[in-house]
Amino acid sequence: MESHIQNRDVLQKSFEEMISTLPKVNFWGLPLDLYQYQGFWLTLPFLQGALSVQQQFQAQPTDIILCSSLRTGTAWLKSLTFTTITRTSYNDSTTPLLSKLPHDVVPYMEFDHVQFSTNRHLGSPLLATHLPYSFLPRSIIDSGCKLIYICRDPKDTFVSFYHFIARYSKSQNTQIIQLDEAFELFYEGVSMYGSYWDHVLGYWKASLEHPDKLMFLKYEDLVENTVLYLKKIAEFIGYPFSSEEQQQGVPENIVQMCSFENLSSLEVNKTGKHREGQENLELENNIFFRKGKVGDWKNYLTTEMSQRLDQRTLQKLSGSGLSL
Ligand code: PAP
Repeated sequence: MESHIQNRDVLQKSFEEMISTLPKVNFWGLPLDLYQYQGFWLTLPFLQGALSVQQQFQAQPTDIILCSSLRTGTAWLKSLTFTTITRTSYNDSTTPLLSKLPHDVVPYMEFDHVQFSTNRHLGSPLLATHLPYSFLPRSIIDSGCKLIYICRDPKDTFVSFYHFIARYSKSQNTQIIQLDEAFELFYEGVSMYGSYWDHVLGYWKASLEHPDKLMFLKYEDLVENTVLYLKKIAEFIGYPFSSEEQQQGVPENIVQMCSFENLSSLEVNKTGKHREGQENLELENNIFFRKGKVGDWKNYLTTEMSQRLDQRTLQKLSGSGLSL
């Protein structure tokens, strides 16, 4: 035990020394910095988490890792996959999603990493991460585990993220910069796990190389035909719906259970707290449920802003075969 603590302290010290050499900028007016590490911008807790994962995380072949940048549909994907995997253990009136935020039923590798250093006994194959593909430890690539990546139109992603940070800064009694200033920074790639396009492209390219290992999803497609995509997801992760289940409408039930309307109206998601008592990380659960709509950017971005962001997307994704 003592040597474990000593190792952890040595690791922590070497992280601190390395971090002190990284380029850093203020994060959107908050009393926080973003550090540029391996081409992406991260705040300190995320960076420390990323470094721990890179050093210590051992993937298992049965792991199913839900990957995403921020505000692209992670909580939704967590609830859909969790309900699918646990459908024989729970039903609509016993599922843990009735009393827990989706983020609390699927842990994050980089935040909950301490428990991943050695033997894991999570009882669920599901994990999540916001790490860019190039940050993932070798064991994830080598283990044969499954990855699902979800991305979203950069315009909606930016608007959703801006509101999230604005709410967070209010809870911390600080003030975020104006939307148009944040827009310029997002455009230049200076946001959490920015550049957003590089985050998406890393997973997109990997999904082309390893389609059997990495499933690439768009939030908009999931909104358009949730049942179809849920069936694809279930098949991909090895929990396909039998024809009997399909006749009984099991996929439709899961979609209904995990819908924005249903989850956002649950008491736990209206009044509960996430990471309660953890300094700077505590959040009200309702921050994770805003509108759940495609195209809400129209209410916040000018025509010029939306055209510029579309141009940026075209330019960044050019030649990749991906459109957003
Ligand atoms: P996170 O990075 O904070 O975890 P994430 O869950 O990836 O966020 O995405 C949040 C977005 O998904 C929010 O979008 P909005 O700001 O445009 O509204 C949130 O409302 C939306 N969302 C959350 N739950 C669902 C759901 N069950 N169905 C559809 N969208 C959802």
